[in-house]
Amino acid sequence: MTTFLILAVLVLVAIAIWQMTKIFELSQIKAVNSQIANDTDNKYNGYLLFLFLIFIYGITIFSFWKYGKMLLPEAASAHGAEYDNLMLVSMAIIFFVQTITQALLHYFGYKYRGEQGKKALFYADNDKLEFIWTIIPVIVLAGLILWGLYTWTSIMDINDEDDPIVVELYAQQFNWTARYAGADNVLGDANVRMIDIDRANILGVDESDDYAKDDIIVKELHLPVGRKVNFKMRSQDVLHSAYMPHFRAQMNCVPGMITQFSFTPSITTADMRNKPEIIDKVKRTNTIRAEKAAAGVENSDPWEFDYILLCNKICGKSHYNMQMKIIVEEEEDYNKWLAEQQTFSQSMASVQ
Ligand SMILES: [Cu+2]
Repeated sequence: MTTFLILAVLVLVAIAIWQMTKIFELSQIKAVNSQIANDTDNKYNGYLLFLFLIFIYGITIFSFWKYGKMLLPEAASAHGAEYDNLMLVSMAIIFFVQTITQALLHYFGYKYRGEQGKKALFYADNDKLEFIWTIIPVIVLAGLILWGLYTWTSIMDINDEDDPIVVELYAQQFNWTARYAGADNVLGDANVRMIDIDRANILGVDESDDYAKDDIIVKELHLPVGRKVNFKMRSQDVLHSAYMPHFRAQMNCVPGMITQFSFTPSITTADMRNKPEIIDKVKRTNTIRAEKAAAGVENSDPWEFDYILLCNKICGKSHYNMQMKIIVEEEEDYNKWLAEQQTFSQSMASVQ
């Protein structure tokens, strides 16, 4: 709020100065009051172009230095590295071209500024130049698009090869629930019409479906490292989006249909916590939290890194807090955890 007020004051002061300059100009009746720019004006504007160029480069370098560490850490899924490479190469090309063309734009603006007695040259076209500046972007863009399409197709190819675990992610305002397919690795039928709150059947799982009996419904997602997981997303109410940033995964959850995403986690939570960039991030965050705790701000306990499932569609007032913890662990720990969970038929029997 304070920042906004300061900005508003600065804008108003600038407008006031501009208006006063106008009044001053109008009061100088005898002075030359031409609206046509002269050589001095053009030169002055040419220099300002360079100043603006320095500002653009400056703010870019500053942003990299100041906010570069806010980027996501190394990808924790098998397809993540390829996805990150595509992003990195695209951004590198964009930055390279942008840096050069921006400088050229400002330089030519200065070089060919208006001057008394100088007439602009009429230059219709140059086939060679046009060919060059058409063919280079065509080749580069075609390469990027083909690579992107290939990456997209391989990431979105959801199949049953490599014995994947099947997990349902169920979205509702404003929380997530996960359902494991159980020993048979087949999810039982489910429909929002079969939701029975009195009997705690919150996902509307079909009790008469044999495949549903061994399904396991949980509020914390555990995944074994190195094992492929096929996610099936459902939504109860509005559009949500299952976003797992550390695994470079996102898929919309649409009421009335099942959407899918598949990935193989490649780094356990424990290993990720030991990565230098994560240690550094946790340290930085906890310094801020300690300051807040000292100032008496609530919920400022020290933070420990965890993978997370977030909602990435603004789905209502508590959207910001719609999240679920993800724990990636060794397969034996995962199996142990899964064995401790109640199956759907056990939980139904306990409420009867
Ligand atoms: Cu949501």
